[in-house]
Amino acid sequence: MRVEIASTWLELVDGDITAQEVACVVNAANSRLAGGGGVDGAIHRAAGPTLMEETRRRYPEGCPTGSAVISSAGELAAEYVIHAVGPVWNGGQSGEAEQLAAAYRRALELAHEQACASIALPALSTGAYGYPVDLAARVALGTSIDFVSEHSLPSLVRFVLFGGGAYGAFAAALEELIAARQDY
Ligand code: AR6
Repeated sequence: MRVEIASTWLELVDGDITAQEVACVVNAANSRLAGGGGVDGAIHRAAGPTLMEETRRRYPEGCPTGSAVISSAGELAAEYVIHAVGPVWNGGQSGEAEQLAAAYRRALELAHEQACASIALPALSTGAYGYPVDLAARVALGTSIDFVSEHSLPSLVRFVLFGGGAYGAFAAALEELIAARQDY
């Protein structure tokens, strides 16, 4: 699924984030930038050891929840990896939505600062961190739509969704958000 918003294409695909030919890919990191499973494991495996060496050297304090940091991308096709830290789901009353939105916003800002034309993002927090994917989809897409409405870069924002009904949840949320915009 693909929609045009201002000068940006917003795309949903079912697939593996490490296989995307884009300027930057977003990693679903933890706040210690310590590596792990899921997207984080796949990105570090595909990028090789230079990724961890660089993040350890440049960000010894890690990265707070609701933010993101940038590194080069090792052996990935991308130029940069943006390590974004989403919240752990704790029932939804602990600021999770705000933190998730902030992590996406910072990731998009970093891509914009580096003049990246294209970015691939995963469904942050919806795996090990337990965020319900239908709720996460609204936050992820709402934040991205707001960002691309005000910035011309990246001109391609691609959500790469993997298993567990993530694609269907994101497609439903995108249809709702687009319909709501047309009601203005
Ligand atoms: N490409 C795209 N999406 C993927 C891939 C892939 N290769 N692999 C998994 N997903 P998760 P989180 C989906 O657990 O919830 C790590 O250990 C997955 O199905 O990667 O933010 C980190 O080190 C799910 O929908 O990230 C942290 O400690 C989504 O990506 C912690 O997990 C996110 O799942 C972060 O947890």
